[in-house]
Amino acid sequence: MNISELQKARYTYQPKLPAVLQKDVKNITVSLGDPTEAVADKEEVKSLFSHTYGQPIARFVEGSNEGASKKINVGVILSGGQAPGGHNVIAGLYDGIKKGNKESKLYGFKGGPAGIIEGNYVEFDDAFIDAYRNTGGFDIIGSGRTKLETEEQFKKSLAVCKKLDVSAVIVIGGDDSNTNAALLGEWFKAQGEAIQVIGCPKTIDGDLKNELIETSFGFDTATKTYSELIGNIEKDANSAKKYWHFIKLMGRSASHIALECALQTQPNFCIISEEVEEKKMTLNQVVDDLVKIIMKRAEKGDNFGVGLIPEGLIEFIPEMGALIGELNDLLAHEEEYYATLKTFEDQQEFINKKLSKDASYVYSSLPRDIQMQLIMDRDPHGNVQVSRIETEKLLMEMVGVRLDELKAKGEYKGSFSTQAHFFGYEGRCAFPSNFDSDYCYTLGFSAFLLITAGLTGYISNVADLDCPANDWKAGGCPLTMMMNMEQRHGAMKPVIKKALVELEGKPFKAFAEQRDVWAVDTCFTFPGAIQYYGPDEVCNMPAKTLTLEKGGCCGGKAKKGCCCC
Ligand code: FBP
Repeated sequence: MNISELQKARYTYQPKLPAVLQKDVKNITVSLGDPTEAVADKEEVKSLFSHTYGQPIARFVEGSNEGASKKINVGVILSGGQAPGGHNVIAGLYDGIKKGNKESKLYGFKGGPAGIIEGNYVEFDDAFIDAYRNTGGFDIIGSGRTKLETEEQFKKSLAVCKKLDVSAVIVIGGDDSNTNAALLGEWFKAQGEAIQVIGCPKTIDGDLKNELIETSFGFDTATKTYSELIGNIEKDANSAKKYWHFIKLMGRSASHIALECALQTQPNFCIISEEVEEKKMTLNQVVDDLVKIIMKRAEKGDNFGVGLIPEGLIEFIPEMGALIGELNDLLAHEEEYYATLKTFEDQQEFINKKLSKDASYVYSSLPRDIQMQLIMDRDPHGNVQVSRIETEKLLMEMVGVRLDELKAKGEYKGSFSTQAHFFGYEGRCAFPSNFDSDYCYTLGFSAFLLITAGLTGYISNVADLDCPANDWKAGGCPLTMMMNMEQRHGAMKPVIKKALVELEGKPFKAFAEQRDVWAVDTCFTFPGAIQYYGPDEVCNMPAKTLTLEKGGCCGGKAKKGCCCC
């Protein structure tokens, strides 16, 4: 196998663990807090999770751990979209298990949740794990988006666990996958089966976070990778001074990625979907705002710029959200008939007939490409795949039309040449930053310790992530405390609440305070590539969003090694 020099170097990187986890695993135990409640809809969640509801928060502390050296077999699943650091969760889990007892085994279920259902697995050994330490991607066992949620799937999973004598399953995934982990853990317990289920918070989107989960892994690396690329484009724009670059950024629904990248690169505009929704803006109003910025810069002779657009924007524009909702329902209910329509013209005609008057009007006013993208294949949840809708091109086209009109009236004298970009897959498998390498390794190691404490229905959790790794606090939170009831496919289901950008939160406010200046002046910043070796302030800093959410650098706690002290 050909291995790059960086890959070789990263194999030998020893991820940092919080102080308490640096001890012998036999001397790390859990301290349990008070019983917990679901974030909302307490009674409904409680009735659905009668065996696992209300468990206490667990924190690791020094103390004797009898269970640590027990021989165990554990299975691990990577679920959903790739996120940098997944390999390190597995490495941390593996190292913890082997520190406990060399005879213990770790199995990797291949291809996502389907692996445990179908009994498709590998057994890890030292050489296997060593070839993936501190590297990006999920290729160690692959991932998948099968939803593990039906009784039949649970039964099949149980049979596979029994065959392998697996007594704990670790699910590395986002909000949906962790919801399913909670359901599986509850189901095992309800059957009287002693198989523990522990989740780990993954997603580049950054929307699996709450009071206890400070960030999901992968967000740090992905946003740093995108910010490097955006900074490079800003340099190019500022050198050539001839293009407006419209950059769409991945992130499904929430705009956390776009916001973090804006804080890192100070572009001329960054649309925040949550704000668009809050202000009930129409597509035309979104376009108008961009036109104003472009005209102001043109007045200064700056016919260039860089703007960021979150992937999920389209669904947050009320009229578009309503249209997409109708299309999702229509395509789900009329699936069979719709499949018989072979040409776009036939599909378009059928759709226009079935949509409400308003939705049909909005649909008809869109460019043909976007119309086609809106009716493409749905994701496994029946939703439109927003990463495939070229919002950046839609906005560019609409802004261009508006500027042409203004030019004809003599109100705009600039030029508007454009370049469109979409950054998504570029960041999902990058070598994890030191932050993600350390965080993920700690999450995996903690997952092992939660198993030794006999816990199930928990998510591995690390707090105080704005501090140096040595000061992080590790433990686990009961999954039920993050849940509420939401409408899914026409029925109320327990789900982990997705975190959207809070317009009252510090990251958004920090952005909003500066954006008018960034819009007109050229204030670009160039973060450059992720650095793995060098001074702390260059290679060990967490994301700006996280730092701001925690109250600024080190949250005023003046920890040595933080960027402010
Ligand atoms: P997860 O929520 O599973 O982590 O995936 C997030 C994501 O990267 C989104 O940002 C994006 O919309 C989606 O996956 C793309 O999915 P796919 O990999 O199936 O194209």
